[in-house]
Amino acid sequence: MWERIVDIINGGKKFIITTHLFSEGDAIGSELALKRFLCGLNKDTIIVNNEALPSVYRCFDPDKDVKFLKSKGVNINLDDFDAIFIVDVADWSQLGDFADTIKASQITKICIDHHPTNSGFADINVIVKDASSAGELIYDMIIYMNEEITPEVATPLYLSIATDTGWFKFSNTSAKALKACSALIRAGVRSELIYEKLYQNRHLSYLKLLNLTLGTLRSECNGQLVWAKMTREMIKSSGVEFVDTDVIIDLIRAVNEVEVVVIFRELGERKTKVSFRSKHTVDVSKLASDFGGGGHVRAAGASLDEPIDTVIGNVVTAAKELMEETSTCISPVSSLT
Ligand SMILES: [Mn+2]
Repeated sequence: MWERIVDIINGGKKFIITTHLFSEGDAIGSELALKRFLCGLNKDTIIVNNEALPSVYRCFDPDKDVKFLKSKGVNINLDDFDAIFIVDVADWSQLGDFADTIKASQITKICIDHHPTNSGFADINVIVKDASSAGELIYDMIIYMNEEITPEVATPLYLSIATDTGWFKFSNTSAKALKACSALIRAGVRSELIYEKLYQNRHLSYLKLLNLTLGTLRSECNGQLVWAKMTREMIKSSGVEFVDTDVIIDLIRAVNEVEVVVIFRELGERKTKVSFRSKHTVDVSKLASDFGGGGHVRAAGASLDEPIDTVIGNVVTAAKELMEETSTCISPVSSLT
């Protein structure tokens, strides 16, 4: 699985790394770990994303290695590089404006991803759908290459695995993921510090946005489907710098009868982001792909060029239909032993 990529790494000198829009822990962790690893092999490596790093993740990038495509001084000629690594990306559409530039160039495109909806869009694809995260795959590659996991590489890899497993709560918390994390902690990761930086470091504005969003909560299908919306006005009036929908999703999913959570976030007059989560039975990646998005069975998303209220109407109707179809097979939670 890794042979071709390892050959390219060994034979090349200059590499570029990128990830999806709305980058989060796995995306950023995978990029930083891969960059630091390749630099350790004396490869010239840069990270270029379509957008700036969300503020909550900046502490993981003290050297400001993550460049922003549109910032001054960032002038990329892809032909200067031996290959581009596209990590945690299931589809070209997740790469924003950068996708066209990459597609148009002759550069070797390598995708390392774990989304089941990934159809293998790059030249070389490592897609392992039962991997917990893209970070777990980068870890596998380093182990395959018999190289050492340094503390600088271990911390972003842990960030990847821990955030994509919902801090070891979701069904992708596999023995393999935990084994990797065990090795990462042995390599020097301070799990509690990463947790604190991510989740105990917020401004009061975060509670204001939470309050406003929870105020829009609606439930359907006897409480099995719950949705809420976040408008630009709510985000602005709360004063938050970084919108994290995961915390709200977790709060809603804590309710016993909830099977599906949908969060609508207004990005523009005609731009809406939808996040889907499910607990036991409903395949939300199906729902997301019906609206041009994708993801995993239990966590998926889509971005639509329509006003938020139009999107809510269409998505809630589709979600209700899907839940009615699935309702016959909703079974009680399987036993713990
Ligand atoms: Mn991921």
